[in-house]
Amino acid sequence: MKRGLFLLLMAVFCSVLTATAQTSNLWLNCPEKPIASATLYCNIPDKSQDAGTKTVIVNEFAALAQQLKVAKSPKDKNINYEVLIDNTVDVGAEGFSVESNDKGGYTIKAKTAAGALYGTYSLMRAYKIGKPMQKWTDMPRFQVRILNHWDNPDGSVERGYAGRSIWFDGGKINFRSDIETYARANASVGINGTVIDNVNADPKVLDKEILSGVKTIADRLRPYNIKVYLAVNFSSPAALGGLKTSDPLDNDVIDWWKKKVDEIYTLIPNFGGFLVKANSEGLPGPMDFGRTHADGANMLAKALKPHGGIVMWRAFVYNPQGGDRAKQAYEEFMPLDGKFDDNVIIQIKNGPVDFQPREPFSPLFGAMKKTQTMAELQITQEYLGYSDHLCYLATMWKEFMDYPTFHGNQSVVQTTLNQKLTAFSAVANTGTMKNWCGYVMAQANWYAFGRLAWNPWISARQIAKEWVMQTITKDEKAVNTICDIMMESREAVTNYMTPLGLHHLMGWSDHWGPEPWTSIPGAREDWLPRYYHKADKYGLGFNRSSKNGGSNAVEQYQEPLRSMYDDPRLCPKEMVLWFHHLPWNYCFNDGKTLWQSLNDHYNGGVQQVVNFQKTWQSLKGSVPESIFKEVEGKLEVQLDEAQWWRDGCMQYFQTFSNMPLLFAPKYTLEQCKAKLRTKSYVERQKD
Ligand code: BDP
Repeated sequence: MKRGLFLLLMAVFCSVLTATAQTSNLWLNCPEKPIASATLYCNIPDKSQDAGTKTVIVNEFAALAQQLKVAKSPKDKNINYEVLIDNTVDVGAEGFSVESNDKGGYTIKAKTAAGALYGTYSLMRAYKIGKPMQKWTDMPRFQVRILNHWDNPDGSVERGYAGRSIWFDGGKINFRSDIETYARANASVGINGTVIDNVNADPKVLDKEILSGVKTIADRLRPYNIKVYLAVNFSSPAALGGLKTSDPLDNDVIDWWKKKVDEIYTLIPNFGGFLVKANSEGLPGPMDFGRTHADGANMLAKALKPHGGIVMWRAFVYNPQGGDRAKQAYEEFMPLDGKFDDNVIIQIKNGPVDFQPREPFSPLFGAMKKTQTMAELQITQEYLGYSDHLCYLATMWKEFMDYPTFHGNQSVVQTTLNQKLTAFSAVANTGTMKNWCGYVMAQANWYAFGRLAWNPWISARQIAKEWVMQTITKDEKAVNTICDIMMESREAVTNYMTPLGLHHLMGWSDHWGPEPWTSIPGAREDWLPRYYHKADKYGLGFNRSSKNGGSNAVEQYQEPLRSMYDDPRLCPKEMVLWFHHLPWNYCFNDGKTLWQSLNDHYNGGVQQVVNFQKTWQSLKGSVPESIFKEVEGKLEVQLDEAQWWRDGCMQYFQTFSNMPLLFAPKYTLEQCKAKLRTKSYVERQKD
């Protein structure tokens, strides 16, 4: 073979390898190795319980330096990089300081091995995205920064769009060889906890065999400072233990949980605790026995307390008899304020209904003054286009986190910070697919969650920029272009799916495409879109105001939010149909009618995707070819589905408004309905 051709083939081969690695290693690739030569000294003793973390630190330096020597003694004159456990630094339990030294390298100091690990990743990021500063310190703002995996023992993933479970298969723990890649990715952004099983928990996760597998996972994650937690089924004492009841005040039940917790801690000394979904969507809970959420949570908390474990008790509760679903969590939990033990924290979804593209914040934030609370976000795009739509979620999360609650002048996120135990969680989007998330652009959301759990004050754009530079390209123009698309993407999705505060218009069980028309005989009313959009001849939207027979959900917010949401003239337009049922010809302050505005948003969202496509084409050559192609292909799917959403929703609403469409649809209403039945997402994934 001619030398030129050989070199060309090699170059192509290598670029394919790099591009593949770029996605499967998430944002952790560092092909250019920015440090020429490092002699590293780390004072974590080789035989200590933190030896595993030391190995990780050394490996990270090896990934960063073209040449690495590890010094055995601090007296080695060549040392230019130091990672030191030092009790005198004032950086909290997991924080660190990084400072350039006179040897041209850096010295990282921390109180613990965990802090040293995070300092190492911080330095690594600084090198990868530019030149590190001379000196900085940092520490996480939340103590528990945790992913919730909705993985089932049979290997399926509830609302997972990236293949099967990375934890389970066939009723057993699945020991993946590359779980360290997952652990590294998490540690690099500061995530320090993982709930490995679904909130719709199978009692089986507490059986001996699974627990011994969980131990292995916990051992492998420990060097990365990641604790394992389990979601548990409240009826485990009866379902697994064979007891007659699971009543939290029954002595045998109390004893069963205590023994189970002791068994877990014997296996896993650093076990984190439990996550519980109780009396929600058909799951068992303390109310089955006439007890309260507090009775249930405190009983588990008392079993965990001697070991330092915590209970994350979910506030995602509603039932069809309970009136407006958006009000129910508040109504059920507010009377219990102050009744929870100090190792219980109430896990609240960002919005009062579910993880919709746009919701107001849950009014429980700030209102529960004597109870510890934490936010639950959703990284997996259950309601935002699965792993097919480019939808950067950090802008949505920031909107939620920064919203003023008017409880003591605190933003939503601040209300979860001023307490003894602090935590921040999100439902993961990982699966067995080679690139972990089913779409390279979906990895950004995992990254962003970790960064925000570490520091909720970083801007969404800054996070996007960091991620793009580590994952896709460092070309400045391309970075800015990709960030522009990312920053606009969530608004685009909201526009073509559920603009102006509409919500829950999606498919009945798979939550995929538009289905505002659905009617399922015998189905729960509060699972059907019509319950939420209330389209009729008069108009559209859910009246949650205090007037004209509204549900008065507005009363759960502090003034001046209450009055603002209560008045359609003052209510932010992007949320108006969440709080009001408005006539089709209602005229907004901007001079547009409701019908016109709906047209503009739905069609505007589609145009935004068309623009993303055009802009993406301009990046050809400045991003790796495999990523270019992946995004190009996904944007085609996204455009088609955006058109489907627009055409389905608008033509369905038109059957009530009888007003003309202000754009040319691609699909008829009948085609939109038929499209739902053509192929399910799961089937498409198999193609
Ligand atoms: C809904 C999901 C469902 C979850 C539930 C939950 O559709 O699969 O079990 O939330 O969070 O959004 O418990």
